[in-house]
Amino acid sequence: MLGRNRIRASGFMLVALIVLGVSQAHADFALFDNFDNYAAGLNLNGLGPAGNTWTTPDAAAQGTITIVNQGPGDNAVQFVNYTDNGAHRNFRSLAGAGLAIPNASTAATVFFTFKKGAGSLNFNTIVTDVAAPANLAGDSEVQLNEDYSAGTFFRGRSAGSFLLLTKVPGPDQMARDAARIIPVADATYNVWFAIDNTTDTYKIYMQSNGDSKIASVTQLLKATDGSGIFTFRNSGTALQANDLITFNMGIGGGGFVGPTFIDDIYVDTAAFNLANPVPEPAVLSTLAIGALALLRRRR
Ligand SMILES: [Ca+2]
Ligand SMILES: [Ca+2]
Ligand SMILES: [Ca+2]
Ligand SMILES: [Ca+2]
Repeated sequence: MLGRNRIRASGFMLVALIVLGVSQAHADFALFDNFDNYAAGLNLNGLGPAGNTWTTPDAAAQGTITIVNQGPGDNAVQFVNYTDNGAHRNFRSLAGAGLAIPNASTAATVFFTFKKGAGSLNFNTIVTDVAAPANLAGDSEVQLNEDYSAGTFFRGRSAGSFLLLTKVPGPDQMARDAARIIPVADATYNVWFAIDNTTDTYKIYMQSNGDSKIASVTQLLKATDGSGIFTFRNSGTALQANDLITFNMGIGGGGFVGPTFIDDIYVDTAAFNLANPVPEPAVLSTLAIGALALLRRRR
């Protein structure tokens, strides 16, 4: 039978291991933005470090893309319902943060979290070679889309096409279609773009504690053929000699129903990195509370 001190020590060790695990997960990712330093309620336009702020170029959108609080010390950026049918975009320089992905890079990773409310929507999250992208379309390279016109499915951009995403490989079209990823309302999606800029290709990985289809980190594939290599948007005919220098996000036009939340943008400029730089606090606190409860019960 374990003594009280032994149990208490093992409980503290569990907490210590949890904390250690968190710090290790951060090892190779550099934070681009987690929005936590901006006050809730502010317009995102103009926020950010001096000389490298977020830009909302569409006049109608300014004042509507805002910072919201999502938990203790945790703010995110929110895109809400729009009735003006205009573009609502916002971008910020990766290069200005020292996080450009050079054309010679064979392995880099961009991570972010995505969450939508109820209803359908039309949203894009993009890594691009354009310093001040004029759109969420042709100025994009790496691109995740969630489009109401396709039935609220996630889609990945591959050269000339948006392709529905599935988790099932292999020749069975019906099985692939049945396993398409449909964003669950209010579930947080962790998204990884694993980018090879020398071949202008990338892979898409996702994980969500709120979507049983992808409870663990899962590579998402093209529902059309089950393959998993996506091509930069502008590389349909020729490789692009392009550093990826900007993170761009938003709604290109009509049909958007929000809200949608983006948070925790991280970049690993030197590796394919499928660690989660921001393990969900709910999971951590549940574990920590469990350990503390054990201590209390044994006293
Ligand atoms: Ca945050
Ligand atoms: Ca968050
Ligand atoms: Ca390239
Ligand atoms: Ca381009």
